[in-house]
Amino acid sequence: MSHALLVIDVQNDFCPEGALAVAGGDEIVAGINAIMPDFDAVILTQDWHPAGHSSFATSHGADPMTVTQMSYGPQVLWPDHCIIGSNGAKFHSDLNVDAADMIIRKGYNPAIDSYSAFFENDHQTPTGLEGYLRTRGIETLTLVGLATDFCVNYSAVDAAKLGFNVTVKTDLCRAIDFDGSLKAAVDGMKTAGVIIAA
Ligand code: VGL
Ligand code: ZN
Repeated sequence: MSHALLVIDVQNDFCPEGALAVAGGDEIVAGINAIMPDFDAVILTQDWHPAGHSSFATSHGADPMTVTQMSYGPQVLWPDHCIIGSNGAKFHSDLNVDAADMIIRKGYNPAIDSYSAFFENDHQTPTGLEGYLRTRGIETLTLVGLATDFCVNYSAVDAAKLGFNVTVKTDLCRAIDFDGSLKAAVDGMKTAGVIIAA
């Protein structure tokens, strides 16, 4: 039984001075690097949006951090972030990217956001990560990264629903905490059977 470390979206735009800065986002990088050797596989995710993406407030003439209704449900509208090829989309320069077996990109479909590393926000369109993990015999996942209440949360809940054993190591995560989203995320992860560890 193999155990993978899934490192979610440790990218410049989610770190201080980034377009969608998460408080303390850069503080977790050294700790993530330090635990990479403890796992059978290291997988990084990268939020990867085309310019004009439908999750951007600017694409709707709306204010950032407001919510709109999409065909697949409510969608928070974000500042433009993680645009394909931009500096903001690059991994934090201290992250040990060389240690990764696999880098999975998500959010490249212009019409659908993808918080989860497994499915786009329609909860149906797969990214392919499930097949990768299963064909490598990985049954257990530890998640770290950014942001606890969005991409880590969605990825953890989907992984648990797919039958993986899932732990979120919260000391190596940081949250956006928009409108109570952190508490809701932790409650939702626990309900889905995710282990919340420090
Ligand atoms: C994320 C909002 C928009 C995340 C990505 O990585 O948590 N949040 N895109
Ligand atoms: Zn995004």
